[in-house]
Amino acid sequence: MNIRPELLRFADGKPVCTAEDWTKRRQELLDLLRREEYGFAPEKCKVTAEVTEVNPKCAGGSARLESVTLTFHAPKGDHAVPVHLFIPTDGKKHPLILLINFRPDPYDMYCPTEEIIDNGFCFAEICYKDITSDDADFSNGLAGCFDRPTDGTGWGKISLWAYAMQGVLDYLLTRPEIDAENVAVAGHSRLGKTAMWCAAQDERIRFALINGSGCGGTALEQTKHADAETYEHIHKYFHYWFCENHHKYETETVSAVLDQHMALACIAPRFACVGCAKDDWWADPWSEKLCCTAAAPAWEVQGCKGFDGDETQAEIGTFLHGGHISYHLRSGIHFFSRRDWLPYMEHIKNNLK
Ligand code: GTR
Repeated sequence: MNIRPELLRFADGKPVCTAEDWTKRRQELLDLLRREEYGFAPEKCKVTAEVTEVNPKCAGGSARLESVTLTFHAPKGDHAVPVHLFIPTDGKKHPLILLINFRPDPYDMYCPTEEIIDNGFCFAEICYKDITSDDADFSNGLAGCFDRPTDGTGWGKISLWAYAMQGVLDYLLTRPEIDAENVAVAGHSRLGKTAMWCAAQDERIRFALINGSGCGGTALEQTKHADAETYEHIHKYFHYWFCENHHKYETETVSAVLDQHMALACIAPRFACVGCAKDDWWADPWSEKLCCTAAAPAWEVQGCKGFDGDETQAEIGTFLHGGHISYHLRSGIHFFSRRDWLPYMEHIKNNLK
């Protein structure tokens, strides 16, 4: 399949041939994605943290749960975000998974908390609405603490949620219990898009767990089937997730400028885990697989295996994990299931640094 725009070609038409070239191409792509899709995030600001409560024995006694208040000290004020942090009690360092979730409860239907801990992870969670509301109001929460550029390139909400995840990582990476070399971010659906965009920009993150992210996430726009969500649909209700410049892509099925493989590719040479459900036709599992094949050259040009899959539709039960991008397709609907977490944890454990 001839996917446009070409990943391994600079904007000036020159080919991207080496790992060094890719480093420059990645910056070019990030700049493009910031300008044309997600918007530029605010300048980094200082974060401080306070542990407000400790439950020394949870998950059957194998972890400690800390309630942490993380404060962003932004130019127009301070904003606090609650973080739940589970730390295994064995005294060892552990890889981290940071989940951005829909609800504030540390035990939620989108995460098998105890099983994550039993698999040897530190596990941190934040709720996206504690950062800023999921609507077009840019004056509340962390959003209200910054001026937002009005030239079309100002951050959409996805960009701000991803920015907050990075602030949370600034703190978590100071914790001695966390193995800073093996950090994963995770999210589902709009928050899968967020986890992807966060990992695309932040090289401290080794693994991106991108679940059911669909349109504006890991689904290629140009291969969407008839029932799938497109940029046009998403802008109808969720235009504020993106920057204003992104509107111009609404009517273009094949853009010569932009598609989602470019965002996924910015994670290279790190690890991306793409998870889909067979009946999630709105997110479009096949376009998500095609996004993996289209992004793979970003890994190959750096001398590593990108994706161990082809352009055919996957069968239920598929788990392709022979490359740096993994892809799985489970049965069922749009959900962040235990059956998504298991292949994600396996891909991480197979590729720990
Ligand atoms: C849908 C939206 C999708 C997806 C989903 C979600 O309505 O169209 O792009 O993000 O919401 O976040 O649950």
